[in-house]
Amino acid sequence: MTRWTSYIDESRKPYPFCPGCGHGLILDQINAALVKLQIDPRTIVVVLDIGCVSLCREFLTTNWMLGLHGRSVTYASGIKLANPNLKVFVLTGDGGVGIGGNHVINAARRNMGITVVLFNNLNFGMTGGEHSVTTPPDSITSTTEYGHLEQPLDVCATVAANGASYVARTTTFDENLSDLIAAGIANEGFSLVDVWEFCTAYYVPNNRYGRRQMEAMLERLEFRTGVLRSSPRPEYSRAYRQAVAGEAGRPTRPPQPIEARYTSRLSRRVACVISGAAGKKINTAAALLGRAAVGAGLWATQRSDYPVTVKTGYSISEVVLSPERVCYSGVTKPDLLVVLFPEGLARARPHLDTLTPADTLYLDSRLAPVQTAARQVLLDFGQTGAFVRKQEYWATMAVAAVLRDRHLFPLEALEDAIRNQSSYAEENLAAVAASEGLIKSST
Ligand SMILES: Cc1ncc(C[n+]2csc(CCOP(=O)(O)OP(=O)(O)O)c2C)c(N)n1
Ligand code: SF4
Ligand SMILES: [Mg+2]
Repeated sequence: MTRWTSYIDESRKPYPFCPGCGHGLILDQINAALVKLQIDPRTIVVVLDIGCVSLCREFLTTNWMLGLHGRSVTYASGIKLANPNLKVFVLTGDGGVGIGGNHVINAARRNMGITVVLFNNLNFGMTGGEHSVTTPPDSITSTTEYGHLEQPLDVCATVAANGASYVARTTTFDENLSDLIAAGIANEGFSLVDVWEFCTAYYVPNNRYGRRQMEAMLERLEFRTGVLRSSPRPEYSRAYRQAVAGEAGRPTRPPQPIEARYTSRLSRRVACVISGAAGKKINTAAALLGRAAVGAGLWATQRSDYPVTVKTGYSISEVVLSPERVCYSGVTKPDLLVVLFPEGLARARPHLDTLTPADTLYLDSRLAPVQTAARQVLLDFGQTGAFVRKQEYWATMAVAAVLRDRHLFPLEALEDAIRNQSSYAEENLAAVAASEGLIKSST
């Protein structure tokens, strides 16, 4: 069996870091941890964050990648989700953890199976010693010349409180550093090891900082060292596969294509806009129109808009139907405009002005008269029996009326779409039947 003696290409040494910089020491301890664990380097992916820490990549004999500053944890999460069998690492500076702090917290919440090693030199090394989220109070940095006023982020406490299953903090002086890292790697879920170290180019000279000051600072901040949390729980990428996805990571519920059982004689793109009131199932009716069109062999797109308040105000949906693939789903001018309810009329005003005699306006008769150049079809919901009061079915009834009027495709395609999709299939089918006498007049 192969024995892995190093995960670092020793022939490339010496490291390019400034003399006394902690980065090389930490990298050596990560290497020692991997040698202890004997992980096949082909199964390891190291994601490096931007900063001097990223220079570690030149020495790795494992897979690695470098992306945008602060985003290393997102790349690592994606890699782990794609292949849970990989051992995924993040090597990041304190700058990267500050810039991408939300990613770190969310990966901890999910217990994503990655090991984050934080090269914590308390400042941005690469760009000239600016303060970071971990810079302690009173520190002099190139951006805090008169002393730093902020409380440093307790990265360990933050991830521990938010679900990380292994958290440790230590310094480059710790003889057990590689063991702490190895335990983090051995943990299946989210691990973070915060390693305090020196940036000898900036933080150390600016703050007359040495081992004694580092240890005193940890004490002053009440930042405990050692293993702070070790509480294994299900790792996300595997739990996800068990709960909702197959081995390939894709959802196990197969896509359900709409069978084209009908045909349409439509020879060009037709833009339909249904403008109505929120809570009146405008969006649902538009989706049924689109699905019915696909059931008749057409292409369809839908875009909807409604206020953030969802149940008040307007609701408008644009549906583009076409015998060809729809490359642009926007509607600058409708060919068919359905306007229901006063809110829908107010929202449709800009569209009304664009209509030409070749277009058709289907108007809730209670809203008439409306000035338009288009052909106008009045819809009288007052004669629809039980549906007079059931306004949430009016949009579906209007769609049925449009199909009856324009013969874009058979009405049966709409009925099929309702049967296949709608949770209120029976009521919607009854609404379609009741829409027969809906068209009051056409001019
Ligand atoms: C989005 C973004 N912001 C800023 C920078 C500039 N930048 C490059 S390295 C760096 C600081 C890195 O500091 P840290 O993460 O602590 O790593 P160190 O250099 O200390 O190892 C910054 C701010 C960048 N590359 N991208
Ligand atoms: S600038 Fe600081 S972090 Fe960068 S190599 Fe030099 S000592 Fe290390
Ligand atoms: Mg740093």
